[in-house]
Amino acid sequence: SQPLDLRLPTPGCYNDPERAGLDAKSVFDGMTEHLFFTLGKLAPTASRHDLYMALSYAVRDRLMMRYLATTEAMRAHPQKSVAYLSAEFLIGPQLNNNLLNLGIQQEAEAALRNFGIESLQQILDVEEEPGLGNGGLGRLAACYMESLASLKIPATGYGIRYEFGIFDQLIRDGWQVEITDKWLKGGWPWELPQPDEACFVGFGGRTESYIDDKGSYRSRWIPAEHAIGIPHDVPVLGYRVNICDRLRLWRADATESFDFYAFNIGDYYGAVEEKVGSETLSKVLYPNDGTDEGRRLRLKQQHFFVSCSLQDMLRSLDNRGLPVEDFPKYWTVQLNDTHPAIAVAELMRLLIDDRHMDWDKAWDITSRSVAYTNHTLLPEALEKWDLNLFSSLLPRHLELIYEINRRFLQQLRLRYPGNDAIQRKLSIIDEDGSKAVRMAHLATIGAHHVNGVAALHSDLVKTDLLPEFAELWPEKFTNVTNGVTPRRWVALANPELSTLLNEHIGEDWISNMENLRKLEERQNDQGFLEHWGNTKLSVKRKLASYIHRNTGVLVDPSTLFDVQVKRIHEYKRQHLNVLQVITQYLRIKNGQADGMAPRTVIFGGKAAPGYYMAKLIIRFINGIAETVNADPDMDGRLRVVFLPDYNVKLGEQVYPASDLSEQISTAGKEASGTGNMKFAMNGALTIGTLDGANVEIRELVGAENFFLFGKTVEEINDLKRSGYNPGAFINAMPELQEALRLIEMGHFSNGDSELFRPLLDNLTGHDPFFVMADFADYLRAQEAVSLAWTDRMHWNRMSLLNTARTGFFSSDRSIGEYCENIWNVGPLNVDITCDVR
Ligand code: CBF
Repeated sequence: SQPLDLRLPTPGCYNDPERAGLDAKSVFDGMTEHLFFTLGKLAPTASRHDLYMALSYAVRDRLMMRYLATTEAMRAHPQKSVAYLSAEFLIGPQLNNNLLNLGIQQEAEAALRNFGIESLQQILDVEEEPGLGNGGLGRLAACYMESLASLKIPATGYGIRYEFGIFDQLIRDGWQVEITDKWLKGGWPWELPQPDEACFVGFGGRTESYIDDKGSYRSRWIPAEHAIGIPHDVPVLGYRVNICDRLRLWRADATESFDFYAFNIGDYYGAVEEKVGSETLSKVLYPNDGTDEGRRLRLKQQHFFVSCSLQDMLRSLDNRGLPVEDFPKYWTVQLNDTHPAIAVAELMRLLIDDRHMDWDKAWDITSRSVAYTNHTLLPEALEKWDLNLFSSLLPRHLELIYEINRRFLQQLRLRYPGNDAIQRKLSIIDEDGSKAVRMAHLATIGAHHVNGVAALHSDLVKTDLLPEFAELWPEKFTNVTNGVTPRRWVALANPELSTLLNEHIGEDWISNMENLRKLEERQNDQGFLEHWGNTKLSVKRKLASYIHRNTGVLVDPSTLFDVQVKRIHEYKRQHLNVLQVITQYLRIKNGQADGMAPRTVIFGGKAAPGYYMAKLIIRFINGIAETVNADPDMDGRLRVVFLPDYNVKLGEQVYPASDLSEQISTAGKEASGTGNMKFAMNGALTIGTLDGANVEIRELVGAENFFLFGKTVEEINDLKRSGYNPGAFINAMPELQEALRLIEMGHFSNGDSELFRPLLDNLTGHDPFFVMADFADYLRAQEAVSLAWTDRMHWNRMSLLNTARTGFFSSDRSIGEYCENIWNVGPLNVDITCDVR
């Protein structure tokens, strides 16, 4: 076959598929070449995985033009770029997203037919997803990278290339079993290692003072050990644009991988010890979401990727001959939660120690460059580092933090003379109990903006989490409500709905979600509503067959698909959902189920391996599922399913197929949620509390199209203040008592009355997440759901309005707000006719 000419010498080539290498024939040729030269395979014997690899390489080739043109444009005409620092990027499968954004899904399918593959899906199915994140925070980072590129904003997402991502989840005897996620085992075609851009990072050791050649006292760090960070770049293409941003993920390597001296004296382990130790740095993602653990290595990981990233940004200025003083003009650094908060101290260190800048200049640069997003109010997730641990790993950073703190406390003394309490409360160093470094305080003091991720959450950041900081610097605090990318979460995940939308309102909604409003014109069109319902039904059929293949449970797609997929956590209250399922089960058993909608209740999610109660909740769900699904009385009325190994790929199947979205966290606990947005966009109705972004979803879709229940943040606080007693609520609900009694008797655990005791004791004892307090109202709201389901046209109308009115939750809108209100960055024009070689 002819070699591909990827250079595009004339204007307008994007619209000329053949010259852009985007036609089916070129894709086929590209695949053939990669099968032969890259994979060493011949087409007739190629496996599906070989074809996946070949197609991915061929697609990656087609990203390179835009990728290199973007780099070149930034070199030739430097402008401000976003550095999104995040310990997690849950990017999901890449192939289909890149095909969609390039506009060549059909061409790829046609190319595959020449290899005897009937549908693209067969190849997409073999793709392994990189699980480089735990849940919402990492997935948000991935949506934001895609929107940045789609809005043509130059950006790099900086993170860690974990060798093992979030564990794979198996369910054995109802329990979660964790399996190492070896996502790299088959090769991953989307990354470009760049060893010549490696960075050195130090750890441990000591600091010393010296007098520099200008006679000034300075401090320097003599680290005890070093690691090397090797960047692995993943192109991030925007939707139908010429911009291709990148994710730069750092892999740790040893500075000296083989010690010949140790080897020669027979110490074979010692010969590779340093290598093994350094590589551990990027070995594994900490599998926690909302809880904090894995202390020393985690802090090392954070410093490792932050240091590499900041060095990389400074180097990019040097390479383009730009002065370091202009750092804030060319980089805006966003801290995705406190995990990268060490950036404040590290940038100061790089500027002061390496670039010999004075303090004021360095602080001015740092505080004009860095912004911080808070993603949680949960106290256990607010990072604090034990002072001894911190000083043993990062002694120079601690010195710098002391100085940042000293200057900050001085400011406080002037503002609040004699108020020692406020100083103790706001200090970066926590002196109550064993001393610790408070990363949220470091980030808040160092950042020019601090934002929460939903309106309610941002208010709570100001009133509950950091009230004194908000009083001190009101202008710093702002809100950016989260968003999700419509490309992945509607266009890719829900081709059936996309086709319907494209036919009736045109394709513009994909890059401008507010255009979905046009759907409202159809809200009273019976024929259209029927079509809407049938579209949902066909997607539900696909999920039903997935459920059958993967769990053995047969579910009826015409029943109401009632879904709760997210990390398993007590504050998310999967157990509240299960308790109401038991009530429904009892009502059916007792012949009191008139008017109850036939339901398939679907759960999915991973529990942190060390979080006992969350793992017990998984066991609980599976216990109920086993009993319910085995009972003939439940046939056609109730099914319960736990989907193992919930991840991005599975999410793409679940959101589009859902009728009801369970967003039932205790008010004030879920910062935003993003699953809630994916469900609503895909036409699911929400049953939810006034928590996180639920509040805004309800406002936008209309109260009449949302099933609200539960206590508000204020009501929960009142209950706490007055001494919450779950028993009082239980006593008022005979149905709940009966459900609890059944559990206690071992009805859902093969007669084992001890299995769920810790859960029962927790709920009936102090019930920290107010499950009992919200139960009655939840049940009432579920009855309203059942009633609404009986009038299917009305339901379809509500579903349509959910899709029509949730354009606000596109991550394009969120990124637009960050660009305008926080980063002050604008789009880059990339002319792909520029001379890229
Ligand atoms: O902002 C993104 C998400 O982040 C979390 O997952 C987190 O890890 N802190 C929150 O729990 C979510 O509410 C939030 O949507």
